Amino acid sequence: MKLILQLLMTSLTFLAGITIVSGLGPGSVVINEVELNPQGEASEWVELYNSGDDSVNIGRWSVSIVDTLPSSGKWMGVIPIPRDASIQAGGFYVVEGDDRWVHGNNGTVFLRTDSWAEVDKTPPLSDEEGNDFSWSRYPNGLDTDRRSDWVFIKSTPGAENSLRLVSGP
Ligand SMILES: [Ca+2]
Ligand SMILES: [Ca+2]
Ligand SMILES: [Ca+2]
Repeated sequence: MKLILQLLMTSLTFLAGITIVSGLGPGSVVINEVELNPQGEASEWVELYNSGDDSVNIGRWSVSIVDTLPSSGKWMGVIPIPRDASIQAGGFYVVEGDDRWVHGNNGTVFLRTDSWAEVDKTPPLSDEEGNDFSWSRYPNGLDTDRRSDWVFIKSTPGAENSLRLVSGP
């Protein structure tokens, strides 16, 4: 009986440890920018941003784009993130969809851990412009879980979301 209790306590401590570790990490990584309808034949892409003070290991996480097609109902494209990927504090990470994907100009984007736990989710987005404008959190990284976190501005893959249209001083 004593052994069983000890084992139980050990597993509880272990589980608590896991919860604390995963609680620290994912909260600081957000879906920061979404290009659902790029110029020409380019692939769709999603930018992640780490707003925290520590590097976050995002190995084996995934980004999913979910759309609804008039003909066949729910469509989902999943972008797996490589096992050794991480994002530095204040850093960006851009993942690209498959250029053979065929779906509409709409999508809701999900960021999930390797155990399919949801880290972040966008509102339903629609991009009718086949150009370099994309849905972006503005100011960069703003996450209040409201639609107003998102604006449709000139895309900045791998860089801070900005209203500045022309680069340079
Ligand atoms: Ca676009
Ligand atoms: Ca959020
Ligand atoms: Ca950006």
